[in-house]
Amino acid sequence: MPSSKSGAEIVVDTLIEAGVRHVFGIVSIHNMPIVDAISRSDDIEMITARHEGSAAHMADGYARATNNFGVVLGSTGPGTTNLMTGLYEADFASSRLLAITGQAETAFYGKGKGYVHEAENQKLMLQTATSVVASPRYVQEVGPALKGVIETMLGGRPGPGAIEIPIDLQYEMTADEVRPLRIPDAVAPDPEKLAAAVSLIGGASKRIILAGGGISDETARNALQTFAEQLDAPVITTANGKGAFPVDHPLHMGNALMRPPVKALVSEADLLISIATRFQAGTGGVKIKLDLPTMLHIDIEPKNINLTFAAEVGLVSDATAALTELSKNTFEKGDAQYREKVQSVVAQTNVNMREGIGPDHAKALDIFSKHLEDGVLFVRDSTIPGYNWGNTLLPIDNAGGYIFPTSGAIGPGLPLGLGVAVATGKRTIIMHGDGGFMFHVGELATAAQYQLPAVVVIFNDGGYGVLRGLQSNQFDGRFNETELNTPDFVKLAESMGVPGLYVDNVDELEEKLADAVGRSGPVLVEINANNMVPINGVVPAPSKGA
Ligand SMILES: Cc1ncc(C[n+]2csc(CCOP(=O)(O)OP(=O)(O)O)c2C)c(N)n1
Ligand SMILES: [Mg+2]
Repeated sequence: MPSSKSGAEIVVDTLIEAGVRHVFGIVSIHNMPIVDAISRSDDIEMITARHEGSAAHMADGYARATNNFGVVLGSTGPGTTNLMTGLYEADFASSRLLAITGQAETAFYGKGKGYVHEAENQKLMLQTATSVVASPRYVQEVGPALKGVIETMLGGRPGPGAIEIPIDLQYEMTADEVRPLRIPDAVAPDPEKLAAAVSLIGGASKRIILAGGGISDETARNALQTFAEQLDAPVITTANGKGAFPVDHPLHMGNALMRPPVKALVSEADLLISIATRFQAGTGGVKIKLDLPTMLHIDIEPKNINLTFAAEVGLVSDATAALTELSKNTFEKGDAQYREKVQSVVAQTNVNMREGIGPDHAKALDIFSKHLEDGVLFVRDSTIPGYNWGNTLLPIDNAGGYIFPTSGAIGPGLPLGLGVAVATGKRTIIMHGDGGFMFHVGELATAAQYQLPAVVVIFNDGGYGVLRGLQSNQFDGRFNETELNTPDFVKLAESMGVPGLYVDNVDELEEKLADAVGRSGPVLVEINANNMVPINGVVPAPSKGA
């Protein structure tokens, strides 16, 4: 007799085979067999969240931190609608988030009879934010369908995928065995295009490199360093690409492209080599108004070539594969005068930026930087210090080490950070605004339950601060719906089993943050951001009664 497994056991064995050690989610009648199969294995553990939306962001953070994929498990219907924001963000961030959801029994599938949690169009919904969705209808299809989703996610541009599994198939037995995954080969550059790229580089001397989020592991980062040194070309990164290049290296320019004097110098180059970026647009289209020189664009996603800016040569390739091939050629070093000019202009803009954020935020920046140097990981939500100095001056020295909601959402920071903490077991600082923090506040209970090594730092300005500035410029000084009644975060954290520390002014930050980082479980630190000297251009909270 062939050995027999349930559909649920096939799912769990396939995940273990793929190297997944944690699944984030919430148990339900439509996924209980999978949850039970996880509990019977020593190789995989479930982390129970307080909302499927948070679970999805946790799995996304886990995927980004491991460079493998992260799994969220939800029920059909509401469990799946809840996790959609996580898939959307993961798609935006090119992160491999796998959603496993239940579905109505096959006999009821798609009938609209009001079966509990029925979601007739769930597959369509999942397709809106993923590149692959499987919907098996027989137990024999479950294993191959899941394997197919995982293999698709591991090839080409990283991105999310999903599978919905009718509940009867999770219980049903099959003689099917788990088959080894076939990890797709990295996408290699086309030889003719590669030759064109080599000649473009060879014909230029004022060269500058722009590195994006696709430089997400140490191998890619090393390949980039070799290539940049070979050309003696300065390396600018995008915000997603922070960590793509060693911060102490003289060719490291950081996330500087959008600073007007740097923009001007990029236009002056005779070749921009853009690697693994799609030139993500900023609000109001402001950030995409760039006057770029001749460009070589290397990206794994064919759609990204000529998407926003025309490329003289577009090289569809995995970043490491392209950089390794390019580095096999001999190139003359670039124009030293141009390189020096870029270096000195970037250094000057760094000084100006530091002045612009004011003395208190500069102090906070230095304190955070010190902890990063000591190996603490960093995640941020969409908040004023995050945009103003997190994106720029904060030194991130590991590939893919700057994790944030790339879609600009508020809220994912806390769960993303908890996923990073689960994946790495390392101390992880999560920077948050008070508004965004309330989205997934329930996950403090999860952090306490699993004693996750996370330090959540809330910059509390009593409202949706960044929007105050935008409103004050547009609506004759009227602030609309930006003031919030925030809870006492310290008491709130403590009620959930997380120690809380209050920082009244920035002078107390060094000691309190060191205390928080020095403990082993989760800690919340609340900073009264209204007591900090505001960043240039940031509109402070209107005074009470005004
Ligand atoms: C999901 C989502 N809803 C609404 C917004 C609009 N939004 C952008 S920033 C912001 C305010 C965030 O406030 P907070 O987290 O306190 O950070 P602060 O700006 O005060 O530093 C809001 C509401 C958004 N980006 N994402
Ligand atoms: Mg705020």
